[in-house]
Amino acid sequence: MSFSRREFLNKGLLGVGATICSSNSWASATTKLFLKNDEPNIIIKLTAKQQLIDVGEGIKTKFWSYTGELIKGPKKTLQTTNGSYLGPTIEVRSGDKVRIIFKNELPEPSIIHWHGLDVSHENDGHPHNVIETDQTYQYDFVVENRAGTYWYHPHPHGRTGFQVYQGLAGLFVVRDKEEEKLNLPSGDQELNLVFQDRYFNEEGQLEYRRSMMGAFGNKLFINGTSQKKFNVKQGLYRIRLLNGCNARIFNIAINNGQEIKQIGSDGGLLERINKLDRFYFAPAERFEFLFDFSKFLPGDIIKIESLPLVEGRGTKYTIMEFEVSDEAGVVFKEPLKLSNFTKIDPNEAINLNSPKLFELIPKRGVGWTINGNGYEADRYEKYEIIKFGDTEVWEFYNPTGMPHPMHIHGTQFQVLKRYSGRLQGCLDHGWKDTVLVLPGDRVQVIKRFNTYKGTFIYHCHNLEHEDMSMMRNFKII
Ligand SMILES: [Cu+2]
Repeated sequence: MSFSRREFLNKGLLGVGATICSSNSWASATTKLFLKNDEPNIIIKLTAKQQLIDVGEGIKTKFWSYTGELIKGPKKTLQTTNGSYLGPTIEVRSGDKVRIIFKNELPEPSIIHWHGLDVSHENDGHPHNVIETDQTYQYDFVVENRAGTYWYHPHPHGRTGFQVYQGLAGLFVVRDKEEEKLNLPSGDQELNLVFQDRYFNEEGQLEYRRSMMGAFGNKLFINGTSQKKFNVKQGLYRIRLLNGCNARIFNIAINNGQEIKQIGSDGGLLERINKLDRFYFAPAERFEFLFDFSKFLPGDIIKIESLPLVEGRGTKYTIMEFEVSDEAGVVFKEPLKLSNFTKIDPNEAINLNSPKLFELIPKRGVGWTINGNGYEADRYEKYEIIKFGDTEVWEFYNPTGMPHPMHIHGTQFQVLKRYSGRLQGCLDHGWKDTVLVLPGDRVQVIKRFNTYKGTFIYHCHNLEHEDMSMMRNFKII
């Protein structure tokens, strides 16, 4: 695995390692020391395989799941939920040197993408790097991202939607010092919630039904189980949400119009609390908020709901519920300032006045496309070649009636401007890796291409759109 050493090496040569852990010889910028000290401090084995799981329906359902084995590192690195089809939640710290050994025991090729993490091409789970049944792939990377809620899922071209639907996904939580200083709610008062829908047939088995709209389910799963009600103590909670659905967009609200205090986005904490009463939540987006259950009486039920996507069309439904207990929680305070988030200066972009335009359109004979182009393994348009170190503005334009959550691999970006169509309420604050482009919307994002050279992908995170070719390569040279 020569690339693994190079990966660790590159980090040091770029001097990134030094800012992460200066007390360690690991951080030294000399090749010799690196080759001696490239030992990761976390080693995980993840195996993708078929499993029979009772998610709480009294029936064994066939899933494809990741199972984890911690070979080196603190015990809390891998956390599993009983009766869940999801892979373990991986919890690491910024600066950790992580080795993940992926074993594919599925009957078809696969590869894992670390969604939101800034890693090299070899570690990004590019469809180029799929492995066959019974092969292994070794990832070696330094966790460079700030604290936040990231995740992992398969990324083989044409089969991502199917494989995720079968159960292949998990959370990847990063912690760091900046976040720890805030003393945000932790322990029992920190909840990770993954929302997914699946179509269950009468035999209690999954049916993957896809259309141009995506694959939707008739049942909602929270953290990979049927459990919909969670007991909470009287206290302040930190709640992390991942929309892990293939295609479903939620219009999230808390019942009775309770205020939602957003603290984090795809790429970690915002600068300050952002107060909302509802928001669109698209596949692959993450959302963190604080919620104070001490204002309620024992027995009170608080619901996370999805309102109709368009007002007046359809009805709202309950995603999950919290039941408030009489137990007092630990007292935590809402911090006034959350992080040193800074906005990218728009003038940093080389093309502020002429953004690269990406039209999200269907094309006969291809499927869903970006600028009329479907996925091509080794061809690039001129605008898909980027100079290393540049900051660029990309504009996604959606002239269709379908929403498209656009995900760009590599560094996190920021939303610069949104020229909105009819609907308001997308999550544009903070660092993002997935941005929802609603019908009629024109969304400009600003992104730095300054960490790794190589080939990466950008695509719609409606996974059926992605598989139907709404994915392209870009190359940083
Ligand atoms: Cu799409």
